[in-house]
Amino acid sequence: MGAAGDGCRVVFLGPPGSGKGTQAVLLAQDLGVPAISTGDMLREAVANGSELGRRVRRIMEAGELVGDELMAEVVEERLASADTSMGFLLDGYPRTAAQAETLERILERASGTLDHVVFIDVPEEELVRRARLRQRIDDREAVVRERLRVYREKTQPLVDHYRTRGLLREIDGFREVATVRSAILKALEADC
Ligand code: B4P
Repeated sequence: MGAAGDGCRVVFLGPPGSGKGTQAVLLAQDLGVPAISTGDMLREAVANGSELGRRVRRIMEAGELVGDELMAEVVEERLASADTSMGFLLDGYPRTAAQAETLERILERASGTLDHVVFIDVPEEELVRRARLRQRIDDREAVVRERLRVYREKTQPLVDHYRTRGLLREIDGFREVATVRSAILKALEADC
């Protein structure tokens, strides 16, 4: 992992279905740093039937959050990979105050700091509509409502946490994918 000032370390924050994953993948092409989605990593583990997958499957299907300690192991290992030397776009992590602390610790150990937190906001009814179209296993309406409840309780407080630190870049995600992509690129332009 690179030292402060020589890369582009970005966190994507936002409610479930706000387009964090969609935008992280697009921006990775624009910026040449990897998009790292904890949701995708967990879904892959479930699909492979690995030990990790067996531990998280039911939690994910219920729309709950996987435990902070387990997620810390997953993220620390991934961020130690050589491909993060110039930065990363972290989608879906942190999701709790404890995870935000863990990320800070991981970055500190590598003499790095977070450069931006992109907060993609979308109205709740649009999130439910998108989930209905996507039909992933955790996109059934009752599960989506639960994921939104968990988001409001555990993750939303991170918006203020990062705003206070001057890292928050607020993006209106209720627009065309390409428009949202340009808005994020513009917000990151100065450093990435
Ligand atoms: P995630 O994989 O992070 O799921 P998400 O929040 O729904 O994804 P995202 O916001 O990226 O939406 P997307 O771009 O796909 O997490 C799934 C689960 O994994 C969690 O519930 C939890 O159980 C577990 N988990 C993951 N990270 C964890 C952590 N750190 N701690 C604990 N547990 C964790 O977009 C959604 C849909 O909208 C797509 O179909 C897309 O095509 C569409 N879309 C995107 N942008 C659009 C736009 N501008 N207009 C119209 N549609 C758009």
